[in-house]
Amino acid sequence: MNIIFLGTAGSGKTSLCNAYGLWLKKERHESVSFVNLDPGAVEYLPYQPDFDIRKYFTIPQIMKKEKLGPNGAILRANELFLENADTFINKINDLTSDFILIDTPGQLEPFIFKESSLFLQKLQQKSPSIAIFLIDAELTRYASNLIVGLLLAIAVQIQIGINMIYIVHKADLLSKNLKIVKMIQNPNFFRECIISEQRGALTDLALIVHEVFAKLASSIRIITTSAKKPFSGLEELHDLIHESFCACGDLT
Ligand SMILES: Nc1nc2c(ncn2[C@@H]2O[C@H](COP(=O)(O)OP(=O)(O)OP(=O)(O)O)[C@@H](O)[C@H]2O)c(=O)[nH]1
Ligand SMILES: [Mg+2]
Repeated sequence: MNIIFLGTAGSGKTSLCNAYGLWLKKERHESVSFVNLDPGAVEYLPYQPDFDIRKYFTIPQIMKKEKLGPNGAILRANELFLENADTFINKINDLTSDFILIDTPGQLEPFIFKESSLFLQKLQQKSPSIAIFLIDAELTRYASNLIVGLLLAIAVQIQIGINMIYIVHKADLLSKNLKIVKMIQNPNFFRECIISEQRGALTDLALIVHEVFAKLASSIRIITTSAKKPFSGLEELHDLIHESFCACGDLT
């Protein structure tokens, strides 16, 4: 099964991908392959990729070769993803591990909202896939921040059309703000927190989005994870991944 880690820049995709892979190997004795789809990733990755997009192109190479700035190069990289989608997908499908952990580019918007979301859809057609969306705990200090993170997650899910698990990541930073955990678990408390922020028209807007979230709350379970040692939330993440595959009848 493919497990695709998505989230805004710096939300912790690479760290969580690595932590979950280590956990799967050590605690569950599972076979794991790592896939790096980020052509802008720094030289050092915490895991050893079994498929690495940087073997084909990198952002600095595209910038130099095509005389582009960083954003132009990211857009060009997206085109290259699609032009070579079948080759890359076949190579990923050739990996024989039970768990294929897929780390995605730091710049979420061009990857998801440009045609390259088709890449993920094609990948899912070939083998069962689930997306993990990371909401950065550092960016959820207020209830209205959390609602924005959830709105983005919902938008991305609609865009890619792949079953998704929602995570507030960097949970170790939440120890000082347990309110967020309660908000995630209790939509009514979440609503009260938004109201108590008293941000005028912005509060009204946040409440409208909260209504959408409250409607979906019974079908969305949000968990918290941390890739800082000692890792946390990984067992829960694992259970949710299994539940999701069971629910769609696939226990690969
Ligand atoms: N406190 C804390 N920091 C974390 C955690 N996970 C990642 N980080 C930190 O967050 C920063 C970004 O982590 P990455 O794993 O590189 O995040 P990313 O989403 O892959 O980043 P890009 O690919 O550049 O978008 C690093 O400084 C990490 O050490 C966590 O669970 N807790
Ligand atoms: Mg990364």
